[in-house]
Amino acid sequence: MSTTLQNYIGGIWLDGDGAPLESRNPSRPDELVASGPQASEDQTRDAVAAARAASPAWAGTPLAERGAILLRAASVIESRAEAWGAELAREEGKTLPEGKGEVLRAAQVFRYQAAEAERDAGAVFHSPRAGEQILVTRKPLGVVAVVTPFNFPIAIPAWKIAPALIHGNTVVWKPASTVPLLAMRLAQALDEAGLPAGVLNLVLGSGSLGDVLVDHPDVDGLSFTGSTGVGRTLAGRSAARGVPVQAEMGGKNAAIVLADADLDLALEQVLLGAFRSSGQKCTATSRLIVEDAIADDFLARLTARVAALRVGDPLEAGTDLGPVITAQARNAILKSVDDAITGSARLLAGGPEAAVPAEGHFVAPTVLEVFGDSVLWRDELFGPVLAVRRASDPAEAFKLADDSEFGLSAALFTQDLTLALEGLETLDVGVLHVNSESAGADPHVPFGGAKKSGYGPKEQGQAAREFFTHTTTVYLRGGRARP
Ligand code: UN1
Repeated sequence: MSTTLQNYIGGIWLDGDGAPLESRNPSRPDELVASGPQASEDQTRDAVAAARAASPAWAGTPLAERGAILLRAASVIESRAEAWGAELAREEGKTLPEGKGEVLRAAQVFRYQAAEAERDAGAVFHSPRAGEQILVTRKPLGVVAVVTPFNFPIAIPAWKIAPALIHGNTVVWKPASTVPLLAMRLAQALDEAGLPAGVLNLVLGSGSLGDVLVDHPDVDGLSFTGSTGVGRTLAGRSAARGVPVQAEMGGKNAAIVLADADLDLALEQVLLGAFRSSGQKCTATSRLIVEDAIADDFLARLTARVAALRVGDPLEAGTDLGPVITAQARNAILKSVDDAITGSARLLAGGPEAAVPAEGHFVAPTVLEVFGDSVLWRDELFGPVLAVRRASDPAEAFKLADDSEFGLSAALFTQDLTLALEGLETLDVGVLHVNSESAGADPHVPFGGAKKSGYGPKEQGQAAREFFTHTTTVYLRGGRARP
């Protein structure tokens, strides 16, 4: 069954005027999930015009009314969790429980942001002058471009679009071209919830549509999640126009297993962090640092567990890992692993020769021990590949963990409070998990990276409003001369 793709512009579902767009099941590339012509560049400009036209009325709508629409959208999303979760697994390739979990997470994000109406609207400061108060109020940016990746096709869009809307912005959204169906589903939920025409616009298609948005003079902000290369380019272009940018980019996240850790717990969590969603998360564990004293034991147990993971159709019960998103992604991951093996890396589990279903873009979960700096240690592969190094003591382990241009997340396994606190002080990351996997993001707390993992204000929770609003500092006095 294949769904017909349409764009959502000015409150109307429209066929695209552009080139054909196909969404295929990465487990069975012959199977079409959805298809239709993509939006043209002119339609993308129409979407910006629709967002601009809708902006004053939406910004002027009380926050509580905007919140009510978001709450209705959350209910629609929740009510479709089974069906959309299955579509997500079919379109993106993560397992069915993960797909359904992601849809429910999108609903949670909408609920959290909807409640913004019940939170503070700004701040009040003392004035050094009698009879005066100093207020800090917030206004929307205006029209915001939202550009999202394939790997969380509904949750990441939710955590950009929900705060954008609640704070009074209108949105033009360009999702990754590999996951247009789930994008349509989220836009449908907002349409059904009664979002006024033009407040959210969805344009489906390739990266050139994102270029149109980023360079458009009527776009007042850009929220991007995706690859480091694209993120830096788009951020640079937005900055050149003086437009605020929020860019969530790469990660090369380390799990650090210290000698005193509960190794059973660490093992479970490292497996989840490295291999859930086939490692296609910017928060995935892609580096493992093990303290020498327990390294042989831990790695033996880890490799046995990795060899037992089931790779297959994400819609089948019992599957641990689905495919990666495209043949191109699969080939790039396998090439990096191959090159590493040809070099000095030691293959511990998986690898290019390991058995996986023949059809589909499957990569076996892979663990390699690397020695010194290498591509596997440095670059984000965005697949189920874990690079391991040993450390002689906790201090060396922390040093190795920080040996990266990225600083999104880390997972530290120890039962020693002093070492946990040293990790907290030392590790330069935006998200630190002590005794849990490196991935995950709750809707009510800030999410984002340190160093080169992110650019601009953090996402989610109340941090989101730092990006989606700008402040006005108001010196407020009565109009009558004081005696
Ligand atoms: C998670 O860890 O559950 O693109 C969320 C990504 C991140 C989101 C991770 N921006 O993978």
